[in-house]
Amino acid sequence: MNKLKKKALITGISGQDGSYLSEYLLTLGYEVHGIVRRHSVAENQNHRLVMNGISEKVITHYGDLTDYPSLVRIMKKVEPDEIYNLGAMSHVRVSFDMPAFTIRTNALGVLNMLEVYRTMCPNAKFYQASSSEMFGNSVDDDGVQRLTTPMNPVSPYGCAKVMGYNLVRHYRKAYNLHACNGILFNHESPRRGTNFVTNKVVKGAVMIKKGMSDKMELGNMDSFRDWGHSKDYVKAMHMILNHDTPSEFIVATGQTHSVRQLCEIVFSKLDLDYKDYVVQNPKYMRPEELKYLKGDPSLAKKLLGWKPEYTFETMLDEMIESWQSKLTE
Ligand code: NAP
Ligand code: G4F
Repeated sequence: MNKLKKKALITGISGQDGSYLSEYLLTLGYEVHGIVRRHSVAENQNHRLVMNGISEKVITHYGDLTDYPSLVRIMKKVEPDEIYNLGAMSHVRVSFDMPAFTIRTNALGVLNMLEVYRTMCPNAKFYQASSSEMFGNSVDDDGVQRLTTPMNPVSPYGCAKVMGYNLVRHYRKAYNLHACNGILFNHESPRRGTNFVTNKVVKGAVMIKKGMSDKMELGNMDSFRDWGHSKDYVKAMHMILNHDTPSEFIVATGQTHSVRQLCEIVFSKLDLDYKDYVVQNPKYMRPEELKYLKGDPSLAKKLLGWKPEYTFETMLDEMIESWQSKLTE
């Protein structure tokens, strides 16, 4: 391996963001390492990397955020310059079904990563994938969440992410580490899991258009989210980690849409009326719902020079096109 190349270690490399971040870091000349979990269907453990032609260009290691010895082994072998902790049980509704696993991975997993970082690679830089879900239903008077907005999480996922966020801040101060948090609002893409609402709606609407389905079941349609594109957001991760001073940044579009508006827009792009097809099923409701997200990305724009390339509409166009071609293959 080229000793002059910077080395990045990504947990969650097989996920949506992990795959885009790998691609981005490869274009910047990094040697990219990632942690994958063993899966009984071998193809599934790095499906997104294979599908997008990345698997041959990165180096993967078996491990798990809940398995401390695996993290020690990987950290010793890789000796990374940059660590991106993206691994998580990332589905908010599922976190109500699997709260203990969620806490073990999303909170104690961060602690495990911070400990191997502190004890084995303290000169590296560390990025933690924090989330707007941490705010819960707190909104400032002007209808926006910012760094000073109180964190009142409303899901096991959100509670775990708050712990991870606080641990990163604590380790930074206590041990003088370059550890930072990106508080990212929802971000989507054709690579998004199909059980998240954007990709579920886009895939379902394209199937209806093609006559492959005649209805779509959703949960709460009146919640609002600030949706951006994963490709834009992984660039922000790299900027946050490489900013002179390790700190916290919000990454968001500053615009918000409801799930109902999402349906209206996607179906109308396909010349359909969502009201003819969408039905509500309580199975997709959450015991407690986060009702409204709209982030203030001004600090990231001002201090990092971050600027998203996609709009909500161009992101949805790309997702629609992707399903249109996948569903004819
Ligand atoms: P994703 O597609 O669900 O990817 C999650 C990744 O974490 C997968 O590679 C998964 O591996 C891995 N993982 C899960 N449990 C693990 C464990 N115990 N040990 C090691 N790896 C584990 O999620 P994403 O959308 O890319 O999100 C990336 C990160 O950003 C997550 O931490 C998420 O919570 C956070 N985040 C996401 C958003 C968003 O809107 N996308 C917003 C804010 C924050 P498998 O493939 O084996 O399941
Ligand atoms: O797409 P979602 O599942 O995303 P959610 O819960 O906002 O979480 C995502 O964003 C977080 C950042 O704020 C990340 F930290 C987290 O990892 C994840 O990436 O749901 C969005 C909204 C919710 O209000 C949900 O109740 O859509 C509503 N919804 C309505 N019907 C549905 C459905 N969500 C899903 N997944 N499936 C439905 O059928």
